[in-house]
Amino acid sequence: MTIEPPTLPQLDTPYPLAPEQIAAYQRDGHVLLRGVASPEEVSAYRTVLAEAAARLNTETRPIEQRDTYGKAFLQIMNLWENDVASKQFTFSKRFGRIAAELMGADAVRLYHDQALFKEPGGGHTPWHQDQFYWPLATDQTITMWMALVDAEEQMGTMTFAGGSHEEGFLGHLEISDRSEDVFNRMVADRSFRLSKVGDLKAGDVTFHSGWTLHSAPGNRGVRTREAMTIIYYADGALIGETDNKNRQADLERWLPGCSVGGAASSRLNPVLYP
Ligand SMILES: O=C(O)CCC(=O)C(=O)O
Repeated sequence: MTIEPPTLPQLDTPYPLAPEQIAAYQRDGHVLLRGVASPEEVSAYRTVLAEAAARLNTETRPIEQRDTYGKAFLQIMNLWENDVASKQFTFSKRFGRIAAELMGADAVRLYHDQALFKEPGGGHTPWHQDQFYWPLATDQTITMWMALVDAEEQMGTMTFAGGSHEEGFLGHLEISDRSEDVFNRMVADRSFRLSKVGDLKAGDVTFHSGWTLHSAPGNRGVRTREAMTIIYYADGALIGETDNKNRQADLERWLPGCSVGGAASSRLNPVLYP
């Protein structure tokens, strides 16, 4: 029996970007865009994404028993591979187009998606750079982070270190107490422009570069901060060195069959735009 996906909005119509928004992303390495999904769209997708995240979640330990990274959020990866309705969200042409336009790329591929649910009482997200984890030899990487529910600042919306993306790779530092400590000092010592995203409405998004330092406080609210993310990179990127164990693991998981120096274009990395 074939199970039909629920009828969901298409998410293919453009979200026009102002030149200033593109310039802000390129200058700061992050940008906040309001209402990228309408209240109706985000409400429809929130239901399917939260259901898929709950079904695929493997974390069962209470928050107190997890390490700092585990306390920060439930992290459920590649919903699209397992859930046909979630795939419609991740494969949105609207989101892919924004990613391409912000980076100035002709076309973008999918790296992976992930739900990041910060539970009430969940801990802070330590400062980190995403691209430390990725074996991608390009500066054109970007994450879209969408609030699926209204998320006030006290629920743990993000803080960015504007301009830090210009520095490129800043060290082999996993998300941990050590990354928090080292990058906290770096953020204080260098003249990065700190920017708190503040309160978000469901459907608001941030985009940040793979090199941009970012963090988030813990969730001091009573509801889960539900966010869905999609990571893209410019089509044509090559596989870079797997010079830490995370990059090696990522190569095997998200780029199956690809090898160092070759094209980053496995069956898990379709071109999502155009
Ligand atoms: O959701 C968070 O708290 C952190 C998100 C993050 O690190 C990311 O999307 O790269």
